[in-house]
Amino acid sequence: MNRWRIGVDVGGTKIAAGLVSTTGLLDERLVLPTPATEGASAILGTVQRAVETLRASLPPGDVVTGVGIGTGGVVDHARGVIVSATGLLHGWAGTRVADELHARLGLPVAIDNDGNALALGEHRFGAGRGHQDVLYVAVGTGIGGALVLGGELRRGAHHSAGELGHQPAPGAEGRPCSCGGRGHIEAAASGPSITAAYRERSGDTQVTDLRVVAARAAAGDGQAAGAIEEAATILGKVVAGLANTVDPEAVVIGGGVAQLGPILWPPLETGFRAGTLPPLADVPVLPALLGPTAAIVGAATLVADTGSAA
Ligand code: BMX
Ligand code: CA
Repeated sequence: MNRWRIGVDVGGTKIAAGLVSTTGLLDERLVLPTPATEGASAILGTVQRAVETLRASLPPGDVVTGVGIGTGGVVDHARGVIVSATGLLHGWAGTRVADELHARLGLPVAIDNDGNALALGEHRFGAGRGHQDVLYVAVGTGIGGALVLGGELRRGAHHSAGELGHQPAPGAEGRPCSCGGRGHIEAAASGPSITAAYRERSGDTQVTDLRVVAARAAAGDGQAAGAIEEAATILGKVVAGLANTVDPEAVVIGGGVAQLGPILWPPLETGFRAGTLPPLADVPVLPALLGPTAAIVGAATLVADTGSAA
């Protein structure tokens, strides 16, 4: 008989869920598209379906002790409520996610911001291990993040600590952000923003997937490489400014865009090194070790962290 937690990562594009063991191992993973424009009940329904599918896949005798959810949006984790959300998850603000899903699933449900979940996973099992002070950056459909200081995740006075996608970014002036603002780093370096920059540069209005831009860059398309390099450099500069403020031992960057690999990292590193104060010259910028599963594994740790597991 095995005991499992289910971790769920609710992003602007996909909802990924997995069975996670007490040692942080991910057994089975399921990915469903996020019904991001259909409102809260559609999102809740998709999370419910993912959890029920994983639960049904377990052999007789295995048990699920709880569900941990990392989601886009500012989250009051103690109450299990979404405090605010950008247009990436339309209608999500105000949703009592923990109560609603507890009622539907009959399992303990814990919830936190997705950047926080990624940080919890990497802090315990990944690139953040052994570090007390880490700045986490999650680059995906949006840009989020988290702060671990003194070995503890900091959530702030209004639950938004580490919500770093809405920093003004040099070179992004005027670009519309999912939050309704303009010129933020999310509007310059998220997956959809890089893809939009490529469409502008190349005039090819058909491309909507960053992976296509990355493949073209790898095949020698200068416009594609330029769009990625420019975004990565801006991201590096903005993260350097945040690092100067926070003074971390390490910066860990995760999320789908961080998976782009060698096209993304050198310009990101260059932008970062150009922006740090001298004492931070050697601060490492590390890729999230758990890769695309970091937020799932981290979300699962919420079940124990909040003490709600049976
Ligand atoms: C947005 C915001 C953040 C989130 C980030 C990354 C919402 C719904 N989302 O800035 O809370 O961390 O996007 O989100 O308000 P993802 O969709 O790329 O995972
Ligand atoms: Ca956060």
